[in-house]
Amino acid sequence: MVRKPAPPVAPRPLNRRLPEPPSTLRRGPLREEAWRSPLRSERTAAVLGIWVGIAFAICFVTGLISHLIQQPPSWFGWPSRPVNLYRITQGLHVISGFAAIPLLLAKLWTVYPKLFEWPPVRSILHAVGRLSLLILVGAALFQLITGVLNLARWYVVMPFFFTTTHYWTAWIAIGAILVHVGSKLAIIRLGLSAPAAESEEQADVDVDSPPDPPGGLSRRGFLTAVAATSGVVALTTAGQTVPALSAITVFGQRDPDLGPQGLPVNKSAIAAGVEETAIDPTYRLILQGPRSNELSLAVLRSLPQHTVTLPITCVEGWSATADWTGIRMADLLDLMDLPADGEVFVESLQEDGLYRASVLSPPHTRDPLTLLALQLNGENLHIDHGYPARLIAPNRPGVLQTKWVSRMTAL
Ligand SMILES: Nc1nc2c(c(=O)[nH]1)N[C@H]1C(S)=C(S)[C@@H](COP(=O)(O)O)O[C@H]1N2
Ligand SMILES: [Mo]
Repeated sequence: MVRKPAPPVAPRPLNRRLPEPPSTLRRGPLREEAWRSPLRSERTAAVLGIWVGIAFAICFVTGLISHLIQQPPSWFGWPSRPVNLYRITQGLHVISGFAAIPLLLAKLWTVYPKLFEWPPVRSILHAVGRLSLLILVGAALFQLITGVLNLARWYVVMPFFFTTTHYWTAWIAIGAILVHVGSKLAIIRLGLSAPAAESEEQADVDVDSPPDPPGGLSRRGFLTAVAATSGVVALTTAGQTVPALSAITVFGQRDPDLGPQGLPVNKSAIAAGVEETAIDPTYRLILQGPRSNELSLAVLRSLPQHTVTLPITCVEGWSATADWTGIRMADLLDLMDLPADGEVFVESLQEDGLYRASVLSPPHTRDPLTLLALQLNGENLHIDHGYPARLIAPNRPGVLQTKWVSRMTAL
């Protein structure tokens, strides 16, 4: 049997070649020979792309974890041990985000001559591909820039709610990265199989890898410099999470040792509007549950006290460990007759603000390390750290460690 050759496939409309613009427009950066740095090769682009991809993947997963802890869907549970787990995931989130900045810049530098590709649009499909790159680059830059702005608390330049926008753009960025990698798999494979150190003969074979200029920076040197920059940024960011590195911190926003009682403050009592109510002698902790109660500070102090060593880990990445003394949450929940699987809504004297209250669920409710703390490092809580009483629980984001606690309600 003789097989008939397949009939030639007519190009589909989306693939049909569009007319080329007049070549007189091909000037300046659009010229054929306009971009000739030998540092730009498919290989450099592929290697940098992999590095950016790894940094973004770490950032995405750790960011997603933080989001799920703060807005848990019913299927999601977050353990209360190990106590430093969130410190690691959130520290990684900020470190990988910062480390991604030099990587992304180098990657963009390597590929940006493609902006001036000729012809600008070959087919509709080609145009769609180019537009999708715009989304990828835009979303990736947006994530890194807003992340840095949030750490710097520079909210005036962000006319949107950071948390929600950063969360949804993360999905756009990671989706665009996956699509991009998918569409480039063949080129990536080719780029990676290209020889790293090019000799003259190899350069003849690989059109895309011209030889390194004599005496100039080699491609390997370029990649090494980018990796080293990223590493230095990571190390000088990590100090806010890793105490051993705190001396060389440049990009961390907080020195974990600075602040009243040796601990940073995010929201001060004045900023929260509780500077008077917090020191009011008529303060009562209101417990509302199967059994309700009102406890004065004197009564709270007369209950059995326990001391635990736990970190505060802000979503912004800084962490600081301290000794906290107070009443075990489990004891208070028993006073309320709260069932073992019960949840409580913990509210602050602070009247409004996003972080004035939090939900405490198992396993954190009954973990013996979870306290309603009255003391910090052996002294009564400083008013900025939540006097007269604050929540402190193991492996929980700082935003959920409610200060100036005034009411706990069974849910
Ligand atoms: N009532 C109230 N509690 C709060 C906050 C707040 O704004 N209001 N901020 C939270 C945040 S974001 C962090 S990181 C921790 C920081 O605790 P610290 O200020 O004692 O270090 O407090 C948390 N508790
Ligand atoms: Mo925080």
